[in-house]
Amino acid sequence: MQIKRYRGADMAEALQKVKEELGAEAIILSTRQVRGGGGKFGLFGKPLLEVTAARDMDGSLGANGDIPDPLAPPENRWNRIQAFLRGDKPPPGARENGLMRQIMAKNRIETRQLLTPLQDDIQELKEVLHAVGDAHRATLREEEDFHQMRNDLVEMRQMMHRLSSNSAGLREANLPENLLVLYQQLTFNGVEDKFAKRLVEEAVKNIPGKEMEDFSYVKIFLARMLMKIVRVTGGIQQPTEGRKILALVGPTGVGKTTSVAKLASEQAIKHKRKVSLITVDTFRIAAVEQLKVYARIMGLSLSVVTGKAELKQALADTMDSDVVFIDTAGRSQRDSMQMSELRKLFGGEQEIELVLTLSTTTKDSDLTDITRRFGEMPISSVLFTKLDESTTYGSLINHSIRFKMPIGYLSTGQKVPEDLEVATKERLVDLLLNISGA
Ligand SMILES: Nc1nc2c(ncn2[C@@H]2O[C@H](COP(=O)(O)OP(=O)(O)OP(=O)(O)O)[C@@H](O)[C@H]2O)c(=O)[nH]1
Ligand SMILES: [Mg+2]
Repeated sequence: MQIKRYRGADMAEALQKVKEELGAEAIILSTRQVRGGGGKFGLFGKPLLEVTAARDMDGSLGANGDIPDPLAPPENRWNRIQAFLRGDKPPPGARENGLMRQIMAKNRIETRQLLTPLQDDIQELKEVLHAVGDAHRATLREEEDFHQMRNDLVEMRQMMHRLSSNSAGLREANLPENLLVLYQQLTFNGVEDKFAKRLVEEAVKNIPGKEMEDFSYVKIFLARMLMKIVRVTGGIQQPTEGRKILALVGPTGVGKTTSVAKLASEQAIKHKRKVSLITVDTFRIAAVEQLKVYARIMGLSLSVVTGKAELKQALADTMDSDVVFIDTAGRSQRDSMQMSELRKLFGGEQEIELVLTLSTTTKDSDLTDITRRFGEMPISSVLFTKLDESTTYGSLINHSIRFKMPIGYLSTGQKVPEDLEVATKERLVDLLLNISGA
């Protein structure tokens, strides 16, 4: 038996080839569509029709006509071969004599012959699938990137729209170009729109026509207005008599303990004041240890207290200090239990100045919420941390406008004690308008 495959553009062409080579007796075993040449895996070629055909050589079953099957009537022969190829059992009563075994052995060889190209095809198909899989995964990644880019674009468009619609109103109001640019700088920096508008409106009223053409003049004018708005403490001032007691309060993880260590160092080393430390953060051992390490390095006394009575006692024990810092556990402004505990702890303690510690990385609306809740206690100043982690500083101005709380210090990094500055109006305004870099 001879089994061969023929390819043609269509069935007629493939059959013609079969007929030419194997003759009219040939039997079609299977047909399938395949891709013609082109592309690594023939992926991009034209589809072809492939016909697998067989011919019974010289009317016998053997590949060379050498194994005749006298048992099979000619019309059943191919049915039986095909049944065998499908794995069907021989029909009951079929005589498994030596000749039959020979036929079956021959068929197995031919099955293998038939299988080999099929295995090649499967391998090729696997490779194609693999390549398609890779291409698909790459496409998915591209799609993700594309999706991200599209989101960015939408965001940018919305921002541009906001800016241009805000600016449009101001342009309609005939806002001079220099003020328009500065207005955009303020809002880009996170200054609330209504505050920025108020500032430029005030500038329009007060800057004479000729000076309005001068960008530096207009910028300095705005800077001066902002300097009037922000309030600062100028750092810890030593009272003429008695001592200063400052308690750092605020949300969790903003940098209270780190700031206590920095402040203690500033006061003890730079100002040569006698400093004591107290911590009421007792439910976390690590927190107490954190401050203990700083106290030991700086040679300062540290009292660990658990409640109001102990706090009073610790304060009584530090009468000879110039400055006492109290570190507290971070509180969630949304946890009313925690907030009421804090209020009780410091309630009626007139001597203690509460320093609200806030991170500049906190979003504006949360800063407002936090300040409102902590503001139920008498906050005397604000310490802003993590300036190094923020890219815009409008929230500091918004906070000053909304709450009029003086800012005492700015924390600009993790390093103790160096990453701490006394807040100045110039520095705060510079963060916003970049006067020093202009
Ligand atoms: N980048 C940066 N990190 C800071 C700054 N201040 C504090 N940190 C880091 O913020 C993390 C938390 O600081 P802590 O001082 O433990 O904060 P906390 O407010 O005492 O935290 P709780 O006691 O858990 O509420 C630490 O990794 C600090 O190093 C700062 O100004 N900039
Ligand atoms: Mg802490």
